[in-house]
Amino acid sequence: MNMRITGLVLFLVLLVAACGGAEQQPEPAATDHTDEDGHSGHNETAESTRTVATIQDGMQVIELEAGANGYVPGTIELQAGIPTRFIVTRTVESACLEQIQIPDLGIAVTDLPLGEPVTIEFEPTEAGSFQFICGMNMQHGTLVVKREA
Ligand SMILES: [Cu+2]
Repeated sequence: MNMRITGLVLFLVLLVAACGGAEQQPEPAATDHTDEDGHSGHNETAESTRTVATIQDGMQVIELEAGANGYVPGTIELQAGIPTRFIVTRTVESACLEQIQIPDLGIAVTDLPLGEPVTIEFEPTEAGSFQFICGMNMQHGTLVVKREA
């Protein structure tokens, strides 16, 4: 008789334990969320190498790194009609990146000594897209010039 009661109590305890375990399982309802996150994350990385020039003392200033990842940022936004100071620093040993040119803006091939910022000045007068290119015409980046506001 005592054995039977003990057995029953044990059975009840196991039941409660099983129920408790089951209660921790719900909440699988996050499927919409992961979908949205994946999407916006993708857009962010695509935009991350695009930079807008900052304006200091009437000049727009942009800094470019020619390094292990190529040109960073790869796309730079400028405004037409504002003198521009384009500061380029090569940070990697690379025969490919040791010169830069912007033929569309009349900037000839320019040497980039390793680790030394080189300033190239020009004033974009027209809206449009202009490529900056390494000396061998292999690496490319883009200046996007917008019309004056
Ligand atoms: Cu090159």
